[in-house]
Amino acid sequence: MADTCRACASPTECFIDFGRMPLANGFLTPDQFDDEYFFHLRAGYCPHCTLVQLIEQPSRERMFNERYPFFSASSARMSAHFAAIARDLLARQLSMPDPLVVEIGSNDGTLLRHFADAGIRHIGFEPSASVAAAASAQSVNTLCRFFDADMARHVVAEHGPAHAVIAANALSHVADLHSVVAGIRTLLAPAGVAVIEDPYWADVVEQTAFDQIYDEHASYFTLTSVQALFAQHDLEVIDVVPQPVHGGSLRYLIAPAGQRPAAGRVADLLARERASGLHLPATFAAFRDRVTANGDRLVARLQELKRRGQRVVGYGATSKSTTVINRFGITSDLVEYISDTTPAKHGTFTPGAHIPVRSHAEFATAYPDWALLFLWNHAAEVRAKEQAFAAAGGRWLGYVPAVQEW
Ligand code: DWN
Ligand code: SAH
Repeated sequence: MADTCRACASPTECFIDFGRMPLANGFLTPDQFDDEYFFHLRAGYCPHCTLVQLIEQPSRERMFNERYPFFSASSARMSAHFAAIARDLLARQLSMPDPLVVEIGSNDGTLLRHFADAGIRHIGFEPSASVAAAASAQSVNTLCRFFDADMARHVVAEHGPAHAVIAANALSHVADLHSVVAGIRTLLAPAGVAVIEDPYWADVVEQTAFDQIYDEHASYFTLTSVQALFAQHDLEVIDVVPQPVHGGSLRYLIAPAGQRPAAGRVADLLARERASGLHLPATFAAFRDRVTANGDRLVARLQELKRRGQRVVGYGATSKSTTVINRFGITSDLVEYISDTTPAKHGTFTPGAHIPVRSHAEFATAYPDWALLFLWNHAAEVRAKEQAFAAAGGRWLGYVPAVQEW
């Protein structure tokens, strides 16, 4: 239980309660139904530093282990995004002799592979053995461990300091933020830089992207909360760059305090966040109302399609889908199955609601009337590759930022 802010230790206020929830990536087989794990999914916010956080989170070992089924390479767009990060760091930050790059949450090595290919010393921390093995198989130097302050001390003792530390969609997954941020400080060489990227809470609110809230996402950051957190560890945000990925993310460039000047847009965004009401109860009450209205509208539309005898198939057995499916009681009565490209998910059932997950080949062989887009964050990528579905008269149903059809 956490009723104080993980970043600044001020009291937090609960603002949204999704009820009993399974693990977002707890895909399972029928023999496992009886032992399925549930916890209470609720989020609170800190009126002081604006951090949003889960009030209760399953243990990290329960979420991130040899069964973890999310592979970063599943999105071509994300693979290109990570290639661009690597290119940029190689061109602009790593001109010193024999630099060292450390990635936290390196998953299947989609990003670090670019440093491996360039012959750069690198270490990936990835506790989920399933995806860590995929990285190692591509000669990406991977430690199947949770990164924390102790691990950072070991790395520095053995390999010296890091010139770049990368954590994309990783810091948001960490319960003990201070241990990880202290570790980043320990790792960084004086001229080093950390590149941190996570979904931006202001975009989640603006888009009513409520299904970003699930067990793995312990924290939902703003620049204000990131700055408050890193400042306690002698680290400074020197730049902040909005990213269009995962429905709206922020990239924070972080350096040891006093080493580099901060870009003007850091102060600009801090001022915009202060003006935006992200610390006010009314902002959260309005968000909560929109979540309920959108979810109810989605279920009403699914029920109507069922009455009309239309076939609806889910598109993308995403982590996010676990929240929307279970919060709003979507069952295999309304969504026949969910199509997904990850072989490890095929033949399994979704967490909680137990909707079958099947291959994309099955979707493409017998198109349904409707596809419910659980993969809304990759809508452009999906649209580009599903032109044949649309040409065959297939329709899309979405629920972020609101229920819509196309
Ligand atoms: O924060 C996280 C983000 C980065 O990735 C993690 N906690 C877990 C994961 O979240 P997600 O599962 O919601 O990620 P995606 O990328 O929205 O969805 C991935 C799933 O979608 C995979 O199972 C593969 C599938 N997929 C598909 O079926 N067709 C993905 C693409 C791009 C596709 O075209
Ligand atoms: N960076 C990748 C993966 C994001 S999913 C991407 O953006 O696509 C989050 C990853 O963080 C998972 O692979 C999970 O196993 C890993 N993770 C969770 N806690 C961690 C920790 N303390 N240290 C390192 N990795 C962690």
